[in-house]
Amino acid sequence: MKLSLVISTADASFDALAFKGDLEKGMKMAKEIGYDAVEIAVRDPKVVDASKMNILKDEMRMEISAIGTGQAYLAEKLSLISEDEKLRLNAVERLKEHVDLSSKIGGLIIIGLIRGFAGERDKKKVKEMFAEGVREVAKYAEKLGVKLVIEPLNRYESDYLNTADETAKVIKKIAMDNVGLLLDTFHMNIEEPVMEESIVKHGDLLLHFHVADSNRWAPGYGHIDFNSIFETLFRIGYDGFVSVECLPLPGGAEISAREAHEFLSKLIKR
Ligand code: LER
Ligand code: MN
Repeated sequence: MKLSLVISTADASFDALAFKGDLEKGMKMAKEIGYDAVEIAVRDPKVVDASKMNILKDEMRMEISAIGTGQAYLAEKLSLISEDEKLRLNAVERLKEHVDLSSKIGGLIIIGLIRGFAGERDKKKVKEMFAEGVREVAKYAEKLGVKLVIEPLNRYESDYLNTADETAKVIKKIAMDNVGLLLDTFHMNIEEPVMEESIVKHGDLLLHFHVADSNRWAPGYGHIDFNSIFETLFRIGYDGFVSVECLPLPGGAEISAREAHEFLSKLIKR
């Protein structure tokens, strides 16, 4: 298991990001703290200079664990299940651009907030629409050797795919080898009856893992039992990244990233 920190480009509107701003600065800080990788939240892949990122990666010996796409929803309303066809098609096109970026610098593509909201619509139709959009992106990604991960989100952030069970069903319906599951302790703490059981049940699909405590502070500052979570991850043989996606609490971005690293390093070294 390796540790990663979520950082973002300057225009991010999502709060659970350690370093909003300069990717280079965020990467340097993550490296200095001891992280193996960064996960980058990118609204528009066109603003990321891939060759510069590759130079930085090589210089710092850092990896890109994943590319977050939710900013495109938060800032531009691009959504895979939007009723507005233009927004839906643009979400697919934008995700293909994220895939292009990943093919150059690495990283799993996260389908989190960019799915949007289902509202009162027929759930079956929404599922078809979502599966169709993801499959189109996944087919494009397959040719470039890129993988996608779908993340269940708590009910306050989306009304579609809140639990690991629902998400696993959709992943199976999509039936593409390059589409897997991302579980996030913050969302699981709200939606899963027993987090450890969900991790075991869907371990075969699990490609990426987000951590924050119950209050979305750095792990160790809430009431999630991370000892038990990590025991479970070890038990299922999880060998992907554990990526810190917490609020800049306590103490601001740098302190929370340090605290998280110190806390998690002990757990993964056991
Ligand atoms: C949003 O709460 C979240 O957890 C992100 O990973 C979604 O893209
Ligand atoms: Mn997350």
